[in-house]
Amino acid sequence: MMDDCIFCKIVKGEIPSTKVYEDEQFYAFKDIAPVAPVHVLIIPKKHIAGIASLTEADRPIAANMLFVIQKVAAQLGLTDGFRVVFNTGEKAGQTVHHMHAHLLGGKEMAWPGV
Ligand code: IU
Repeated sequence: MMDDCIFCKIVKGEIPSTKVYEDEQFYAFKDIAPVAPVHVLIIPKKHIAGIASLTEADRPIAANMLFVIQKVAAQLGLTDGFRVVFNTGEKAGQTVHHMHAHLLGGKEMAWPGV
């Protein structure tokens, strides 16, 4: 946990959030500024800055995260498709430096969207 990380504070309950899912390793909550009808952030409870900062020790978290995303997508009824985005680094638009997956759904989405 990092004292000055907003997502660590959300995990600890020091900042309120609308929880969607929680287990020992992960926490998922509604994005405060949704860009789709369903917009949830899935984060590891461990503070990892982003994909570029993953280490070998984080391999189980990295693998489990995809299965948590699968579980949350099913829980939210996203049966006809969803998008998962990991903004990584400032140039890619990462504003919160605690690794998070954006789970987006509930609308038709175009691709490429860059
Ligand atoms: P990004 O990939 O780092 O740009 O995404 C950060 C997201 O975190 C962004 O969509 C914000 O709306 C969202 N968010 C939030 O849900 N709650 C917060 O307190 C803060 C950011 I700060």
